[in-house]
Amino acid sequence: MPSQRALGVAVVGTGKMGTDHVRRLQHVVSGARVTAVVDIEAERAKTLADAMDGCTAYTEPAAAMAAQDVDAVLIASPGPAHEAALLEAIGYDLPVLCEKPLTPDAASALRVLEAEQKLGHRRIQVGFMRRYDAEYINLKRLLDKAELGRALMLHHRHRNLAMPPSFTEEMLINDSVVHEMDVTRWLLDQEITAVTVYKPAPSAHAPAGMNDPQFVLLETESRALVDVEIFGHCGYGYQVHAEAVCERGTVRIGDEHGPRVSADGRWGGRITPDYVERFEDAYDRQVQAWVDATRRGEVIGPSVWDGYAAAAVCEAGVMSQREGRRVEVELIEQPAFYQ
Ligand code: ISE
Repeated sequence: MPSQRALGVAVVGTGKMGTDHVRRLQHVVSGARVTAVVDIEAERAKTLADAMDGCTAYTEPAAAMAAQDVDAVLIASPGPAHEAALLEAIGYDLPVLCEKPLTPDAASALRVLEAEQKLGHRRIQVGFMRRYDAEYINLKRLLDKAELGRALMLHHRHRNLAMPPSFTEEMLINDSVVHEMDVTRWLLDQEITAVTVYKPAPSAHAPAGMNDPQFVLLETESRALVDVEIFGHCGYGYQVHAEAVCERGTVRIGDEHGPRVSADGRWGGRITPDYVERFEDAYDRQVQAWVDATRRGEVIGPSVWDGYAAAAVCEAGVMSQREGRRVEVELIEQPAFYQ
């Protein structure tokens, strides 16, 4: 592991997030540089690589991982491609930052969990970046201090301007609500035990065949109740709110992201259009923390266990979405390796 020279990172997947991470690694964070980009679309990878000194384009993750100048891997390909890339990175014993979801279902997440345990040391951090957002960090600190007593309920709102055409109803759970599933486990420091998905009458702007918005109810080990409004096509911007209801008070985050301007007899502000802008600081902090830890030879942040637990909750959520009933979450016992 290089502690003096910059960490050579291979970025796997050059879509919206992968391209943003390439920019971040090259121009925002310190101590790293992009030495490889990987995409099944060879031309896309080549165009990106050609714009950077000392960067090579590949179409196969394993080919990049075998390269001498690759010290670590950032996986930002679509979820279904993660398992193969993660198992290859474990084979090369390389440190990984893997965008969420770890994998699309619990069985594949378990295979990664087993492979990392067999390797004998942690190598993988999962990109649940909300854990690096300043407002979520403050909320977590307040809940940990318990000055307002125990958290009894959480209310989450998660609204997107619109989703890409390839976005399916299941992805409302697997791709979007997965964030609330992770922050709920992290904020309350306990597992989610059951999921019920409710579907109100769909918006006239919902794509054909998709019930949008949806309302998801999570139950936890301590019997906290957690609701999530997920709205994929709200049409006016990107908003993420959370409110914790505690025994002696409530805490709310996400209402204002940016300045509130008063002028011309009105007050107001701007709503960010998407998560890349809303969570820009969180992504920056997450990637910097990963680079720093990797150069120190450490692994920090959300683990494969967190990725597996979220995948298991998603699986219950998708079943509830399909069958219209409450579904209990099935989790294996947490291995000592991840405690
Ligand atoms: C997207 O993939 C993300 O990860 C965003 O954070 C989330 O808000 C959005 O709903 C997802 O589609």
